[in-house]
Amino acid sequence: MPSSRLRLLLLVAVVRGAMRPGAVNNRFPDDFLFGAASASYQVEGGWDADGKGEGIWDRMFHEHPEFSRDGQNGDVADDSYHLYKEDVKLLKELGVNHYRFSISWPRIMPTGEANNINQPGIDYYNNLINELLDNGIQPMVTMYHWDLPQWLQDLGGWTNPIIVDYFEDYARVLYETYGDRVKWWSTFNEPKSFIMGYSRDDGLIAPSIKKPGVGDYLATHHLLIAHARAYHLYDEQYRAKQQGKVSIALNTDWHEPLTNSTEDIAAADRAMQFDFGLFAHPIFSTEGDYPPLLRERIDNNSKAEGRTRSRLPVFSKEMVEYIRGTYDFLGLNYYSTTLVTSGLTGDNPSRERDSGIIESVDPSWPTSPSSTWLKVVPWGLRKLITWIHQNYNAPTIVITENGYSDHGTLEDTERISYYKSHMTEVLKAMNEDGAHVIGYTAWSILDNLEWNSGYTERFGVCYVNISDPARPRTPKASFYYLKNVFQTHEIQDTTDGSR
Ligand code: PNW
Repeated sequence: MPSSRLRLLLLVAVVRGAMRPGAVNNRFPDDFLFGAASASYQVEGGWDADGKGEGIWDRMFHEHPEFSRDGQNGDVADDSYHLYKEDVKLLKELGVNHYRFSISWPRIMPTGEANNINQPGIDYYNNLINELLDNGIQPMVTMYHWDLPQWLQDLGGWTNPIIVDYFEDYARVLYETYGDRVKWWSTFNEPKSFIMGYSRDDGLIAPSIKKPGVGDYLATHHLLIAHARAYHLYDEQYRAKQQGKVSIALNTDWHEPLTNSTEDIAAADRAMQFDFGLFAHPIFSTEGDYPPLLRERIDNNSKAEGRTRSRLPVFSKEMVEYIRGTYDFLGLNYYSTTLVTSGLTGDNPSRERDSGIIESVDPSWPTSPSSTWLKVVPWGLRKLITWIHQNYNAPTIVITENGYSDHGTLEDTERISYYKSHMTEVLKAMNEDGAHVIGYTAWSILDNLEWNSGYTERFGVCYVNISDPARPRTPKASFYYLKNVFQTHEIQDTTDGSR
C-alpha cells in the first residue's frame, strides 16, 4: 500500500491530468473523440418530401420570408436529404470519430404523435446511420435541434406541459428504432437559444411567440422535465441492452467581468447563472433545482409586478430529484465571450432584465466578417470549461459545437486559426486545470442555412454552392487542417491548412 502522502500526490497528479496518456501541451489523448456537426433544418431540405410534416421553422419562414437575411430557408438547404452519402464521404475523408446530426421530429412523426409514423422519414435516418457505421463513424444524435412539429406548436409547443408526454413518446421511438446502433444521444441542442422563440420581441426565432420573461421560463421548465423523462426512460428500459449515453447540449458565451470591481464580478456570475445555470443547475449541480440566485431575483421581480406567483415556475421536491443527475456527459457549445457589468436592460419583464446585466465586447477582439455576434476569444473557452468543471462536479465534457463564420472563402485562414486557438485552450483546460474533456466537435461539416442569416454567414469546413441545384460541396483549407489534427491528435503549427 502506498503511504497516504504518496496516494495524495498520485491523486493530485491524476486530477491534474498529468498521468493521462498523451496529456502534453499540443497533443490530445489517443482515445480523444474528434467529430463534426450539423442540424436537420439547416442541412436536410426536403421540407415536405415523402410525408414529412411541417415544422415550426418551415411555418415561420414561409409566412415571413423577410425574417431571412438573404431570402433563403430550409426548403432545400444543402439537400442532405438526398445527398447524405456525399456528406458521409466527406466526413470519412475528414477522419472523424463521430458525426453529430439531429433528427427532424416532423420528418418521422409528421404531427409529433407516436401513432402517426412516417416510414420514409424513419428510413432516411436508418440509411444515414448505416452509411456512417459502414464508414466507421459513430452517430451522435440530437433529438431536438429546434424543429418542433407545427401540430404540437398549435397546442402551445414548449409552453404546454403536455409536450413532456409527447417528447417522451418521441424519445421512445428513437431508442426503439435507432438505439441498437446509436450510442450517443442528446435530448436538446441549446435550450438557451430556442427558448427565445417564446420571448424575442422581433419574432425572429420560431415559433415567434413574444412573451418575454414568461414564455421563455415556461418553455425552460417543460424542456427540463422532458429531458429528464427521456433520460429516465433510457435508464429504465434501454440502457442495459443498448449501453449508450444520454445527455443535453448546452451553450453559453463565457461572461467576463468588465472590470475587477466586486459589482462587475457579481454581474458576470449572474450572467453565467442566467445563461447557463438556468439549464445546468437543475441537471448537473449537487443540489438540483434552479440556481438560488435566479429563484430570488425572478420571485422578487414577479412580486413587485403585482403577480400572485413567480414567472419562473416551481419544481416540486420530487421533481428536483427526478431531474437532478440526468446526464452521462455534458455537451458544450461555445463560440464567443462578452464583458459584463451590472445594469437594467431589455423588456419589462424579460429574462434579460431579470438578470440585471449589460454586455459589451472588447473592440480589440477579432470579429467574424459575416456575424453580428461572433468575436474570437479563445481563452473564454478554457475559462468556461474550467468554470463548469469546478461548479458542476467535474462532469465528462464533449465539446458538441465550436466554429467560425465568414462569407464562404475556400482559403479560410481565419477559420483555421480559430480552430487552432480554441483546441489549444481545450488542451489547457484538460492538462492544466484537470477538466475531463473527451471530445471536440467542429461546427460545421458544411456551409448550411444559418437560421435568419441564411447563407450570408457560413460555418462550414466545406463550401456549398447554393446557386447550383446539385449543391456541390468543396472542402476548404480548414478541412485539411482539421483532417491533420484529427489524424495526428496534435495541434499543427501551420495555419495554411497544408494538404
Ligand atoms: C448555434 N449567438 O446557434 C446552433 O446550435 C447552430 O444551429 C448554429 O448554426 C451555430 O450555433 C452557429 O450560430 C447559435 O447569437 C446561434 O450567440 C446564435 C448564437 C449562438 C449559437
